[in-house]
Amino acid sequence: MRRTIPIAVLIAAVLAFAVLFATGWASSHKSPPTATVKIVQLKNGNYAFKPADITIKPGTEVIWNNTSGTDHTVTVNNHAGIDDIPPSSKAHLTFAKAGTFKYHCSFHPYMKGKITIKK
Ligand SMILES: [Cu+2]
Repeated sequence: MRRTIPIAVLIAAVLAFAVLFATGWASSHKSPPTATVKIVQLKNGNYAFKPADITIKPGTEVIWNNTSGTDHTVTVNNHAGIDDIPPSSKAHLTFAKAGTFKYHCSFHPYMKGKITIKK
């Protein structure tokens, strides 16, 4: 008979966790919103950020997905950037505050992008 008490406690604990998840405890631990910018090679051989101009909310993680066959950077004015995104890889930055950031690729200065962060 003594073993029934710990089992009951265990079941209660499992049910308590199930209730916490069902009531949204888990949703407060979800990952931040994301936005993806592809790095592509155009038909003329040039490279580009696509889309080049995005608008996001503060706290959004922007993911650059380099689908091209060469390295690129995300060099941002007045903000930390990304020194190298090798081919077939991704890199990300989170923009916490409202504002506008223009960026370019230091290997291909004609590659330009803009991120607008507003609430
Ligand atoms: Cu580039």
